[in-house]
Amino acid sequence: MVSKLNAFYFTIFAVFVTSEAFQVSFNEHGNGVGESATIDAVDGTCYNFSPAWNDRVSQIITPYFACLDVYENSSCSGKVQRYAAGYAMFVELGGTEFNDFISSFRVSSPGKNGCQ
Ligand SMILES: [Ca+2]
Repeated sequence: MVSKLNAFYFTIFAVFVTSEAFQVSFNEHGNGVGESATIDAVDGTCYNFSPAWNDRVSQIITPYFACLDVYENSSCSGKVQRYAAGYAMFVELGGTEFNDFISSFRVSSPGKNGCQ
């Protein structure tokens, strides 16, 4: 009975760990204007933007207590900008090199991929 119980808790724990995701939002323009897309990003996974969103993002709502890396090119390559873990915040890319520029992103929890 005891070992059965332990197996149950282990399963729950494993499901929780492997499905950990962080919400991140991307907006077409600053100030929440235009289209937006919200994604539950799995920890440590690289996501490529669809053609409709490639080189189009001008505002980001960063994840809650996870690092966000945004990349110039697909497959998380090229120039990178990191937003450190903390409270979710609005990031305006307008007027910066990364406006209408990013093609992929990755969310990492603290302790993963150099995230603190
Ligand atoms: Ca790009």
